[in-house]
Amino acid sequence: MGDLKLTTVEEMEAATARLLETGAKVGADAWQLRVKNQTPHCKFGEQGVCCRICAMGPCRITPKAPRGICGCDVHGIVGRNYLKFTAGGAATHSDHGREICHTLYEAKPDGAYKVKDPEKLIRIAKEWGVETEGKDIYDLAHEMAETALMEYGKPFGVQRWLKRAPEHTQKLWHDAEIEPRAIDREVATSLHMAHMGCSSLPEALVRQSLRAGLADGWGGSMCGTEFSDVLFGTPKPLDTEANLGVMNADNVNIVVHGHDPSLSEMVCEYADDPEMIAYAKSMGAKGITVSGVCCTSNEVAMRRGVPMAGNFLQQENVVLTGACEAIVVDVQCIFPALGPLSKCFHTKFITTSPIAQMPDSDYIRFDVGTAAEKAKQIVMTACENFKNRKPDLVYIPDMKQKATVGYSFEALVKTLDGVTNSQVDVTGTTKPLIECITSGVIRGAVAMVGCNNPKIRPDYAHIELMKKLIANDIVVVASGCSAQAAAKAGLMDKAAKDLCGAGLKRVCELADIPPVLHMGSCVDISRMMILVAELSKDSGLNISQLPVVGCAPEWMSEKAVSIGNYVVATGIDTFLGVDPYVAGSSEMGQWLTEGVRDWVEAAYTVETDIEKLVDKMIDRIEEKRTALGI
Ligand code: CUV
Ligand code: SF4
Repeated sequence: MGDLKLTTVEEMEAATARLLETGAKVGADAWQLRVKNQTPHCKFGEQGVCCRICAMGPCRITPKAPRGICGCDVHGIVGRNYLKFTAGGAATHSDHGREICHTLYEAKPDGAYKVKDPEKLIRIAKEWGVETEGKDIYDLAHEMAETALMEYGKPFGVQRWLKRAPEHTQKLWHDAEIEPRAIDREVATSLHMAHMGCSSLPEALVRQSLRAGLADGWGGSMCGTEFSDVLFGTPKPLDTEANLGVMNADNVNIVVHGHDPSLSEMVCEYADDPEMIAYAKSMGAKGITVSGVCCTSNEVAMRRGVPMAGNFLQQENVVLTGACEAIVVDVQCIFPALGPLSKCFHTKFITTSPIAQMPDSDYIRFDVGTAAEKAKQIVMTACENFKNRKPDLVYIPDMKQKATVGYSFEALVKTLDGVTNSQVDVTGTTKPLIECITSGVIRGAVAMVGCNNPKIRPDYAHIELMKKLIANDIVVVASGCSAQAAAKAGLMDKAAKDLCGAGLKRVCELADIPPVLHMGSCVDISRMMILVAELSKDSGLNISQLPVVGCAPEWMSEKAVSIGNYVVATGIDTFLGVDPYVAGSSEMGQWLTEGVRDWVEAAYTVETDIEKLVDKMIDRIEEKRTALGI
């Protein structure tokens, strides 16, 4: 293991500054410039006190005008806005999950989409009480896909996946009346409740926010994760690289961006095709490099080792390298800025989904039936674009780190198997991890998740928090853009064990893992839910008793609020570095940071001072340890 030299945020910022110089040369806009135009932000919006859900408004609450025209007070307005925000996120994750179910429904032994993990499919089928004996695996896949799709609209009952939670958690959900019913129903009910003249009682709005969140995490997102594994394989540890330096100036560079692996998997498949590589060579390139941005990058990194070019706020940077032949996107977190920006370069901005259509893009509509030919068309388009590159605009920052990724729940359990002094057989359980935690070798765990946000120095919070956590023997599991921040910095290099406290370092050596474990994309936070559920069952402790917390220091999307709600509702204290537009209502603040604890044994902490945020997390973990007497 070589010496580790982390990539600092300062170095990343210097690289960005250099890329922005290229941008200035070609007259490109950038988020750094647009932020200036939008600052200061609207105070009413920022505090969540503006209501425009009916046409008598918009109404904004001030000391002189404490109620809207309908008489709604500030708490009702902030609460409705919060619920709508959640519903947007729950709908988005869940619809992604639904697309995956549709892909599974179309899987064929000789088709573009196959069942790569039949054992997992059978395991889930048994869990759901679906007969598997003597059934063709594709018949089973189709039956399971249809059953999963029914979870979105079934008229009666609650989500099937809830049964995976410890009984105590299920009882809390039942008693608080937040067990999610059909996924689409929770989204629709949320919008109904937030309609003019429905709920304005914060308690009711918060309750439904948790329920809609749970419909995401223990519903739609879990479908997304589990059936993506069935289709594309359950991730196992593998090596890759991260940061802009993974792009290759000699090759055709295709960047995949978005969330749905149905597209990115196919693009990667064709980019590896000898016929396509020969085609790239015929265009003057040495080969084809696919790299990724945002969560679709996490998906293909975890399953194929495809390198990660960057996270959310680096999406413009990949185009600014001047070496991106095509940026191919599906859904979510895609800057509409990529259209005009790509016009300043030779880059093709290829949109593929009816869900995410944007001006100044080439729309190559992608669907399951034509996936293979469309993916081939995309790869060929990129190859043909190589000759249009302007060499004097090409600058790829020489900056990348090694990363070991692919810690699905299954892989994690397998990897930690050896790390135990136990005399009893603990294989296939989380018991080795529990032993490490109870003995104090590891103090606890933090789930680091979520986006970047210009309100927080990008990546700085993610990276600094993680460094401090691992130095304090707290293991980090990461997903989404937080995972990519870690990978870019070098924290997913196994050599990062040297940054850990003695206990965690020892565990990293024994298990041969990095101290920050890549668990996947944002929908894969459902993997973290499964992990805590199993930790709870294997330890006999309630989830809320485990020395585990969640953190989204730089979050920005509606999805992140939906996630926060289901993480809290699962019993995990959650720490946010950005306020979810609730500062305007003391009652909403009270409900989210304290009130919900009576229902689900966990709550939010909002702390925009990053130094304080990490100390609060460490304190919380130590409090939980003290309460357990460990
Ligand atoms: Ni889905 S939601 S910016 S890509 S983590 Fe990244 Fe993750 Fe936020 Fe988007
Ligand atoms: Fe104003 Fe009430 Fe209409 Fe909202 S619902 S815009 S507060 S009148």
